[in-house]
Amino acid sequence: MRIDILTLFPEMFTGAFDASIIARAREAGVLEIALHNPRDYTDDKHHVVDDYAYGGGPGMVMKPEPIFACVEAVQSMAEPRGKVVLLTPQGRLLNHEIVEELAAGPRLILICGRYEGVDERVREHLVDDEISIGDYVLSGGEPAAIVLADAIARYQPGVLGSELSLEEESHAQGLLEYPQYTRPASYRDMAIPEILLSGHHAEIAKWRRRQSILRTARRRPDLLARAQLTDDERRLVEQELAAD
Ligand code: 9D3
Repeated sequence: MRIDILTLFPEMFTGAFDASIIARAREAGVLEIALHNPRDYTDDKHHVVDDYAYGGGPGMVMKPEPIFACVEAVQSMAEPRGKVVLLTPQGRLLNHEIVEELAAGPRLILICGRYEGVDERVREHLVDDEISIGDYVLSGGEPAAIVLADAIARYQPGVLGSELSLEEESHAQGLLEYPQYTRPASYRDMAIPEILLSGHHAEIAKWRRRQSILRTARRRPDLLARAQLTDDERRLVEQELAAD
C-alpha cells in the first residue's frame, strides 16, 4: 500500500515514520509513505499557502491552489488515484472499522490541515472523506495523520508477528484487554493473580475473558453493545454494572 501525505510540516513525520511499526512495514516493502509539501506547489515568489478569510474573522485559511496542484501531481505519480482524505476536527471519528476500510488500499492521499482550516472548495471538489481522531484540539492534522498511518500499517500483511494477532486484538472483538503480568511473580509485595501460575490453560483463558468483560463493563460500557457475549456473560455484565 502507498500513502501520500500532504503537509506544510514534513519534519513532524521524521521519527514517527522511521521507528517502530511503520518503519517495519516500510522495510518489509508492504507500505510506502511519501511526504509532499503544498508550499512546493505554489507559483508566487513568497510561496504563500494561506490567506485571510472572505467575510472576515480571525485566523488564516489554507489557499486552494497549492492543495489542488499538490494532490493532482501526486495522483499522476501512480495508479490508481487513491481516496483523498482530509484530517479535520469536522471529520468522522476514527475507529477500527474506518481503519480497516482505509487499510484495504492500495493507495491513500492524506491532507493535513493547518491554520483555522482549508478553503471549502477543497472539501467539496477534491476530498472524498474527512476524518477526526477525537474531540480535542490539535494544532494541525499532522499528529492525526501519524495516528492513522500507524493504525493502517498494522493491517498490512506480514507487519505483525502473526496474522492471528489482529484477530486476537481486543478491539477487533469489541472488548478491552485483560490484565497482563511478567516476571517477577512478586514485586515489592505485589503478587500476580495465582491463577496465572497454575498452568491450567483453560482456566487462565476463562479468567482472562472474565477480566476483559468486567473491565469493559466498568470503563467502556459503550463497547459492550457490539461485543459478542454469551447469555452468561451478559448476566455477568448486568451484575457488575448493578454493583454500584
Ligand atoms: C481552535 C480553532 N477551532 C475553532 C475555530 C478550529 C480548529 C481548526 C483547526 C481546530 C483545530 C484545528 C487543527 N486540527 C486539525 O486539523 C485536526 C484535528 C483536531 O484538532 N482534533 C482531532 N482530530 C483532528 S484531525 C485534524
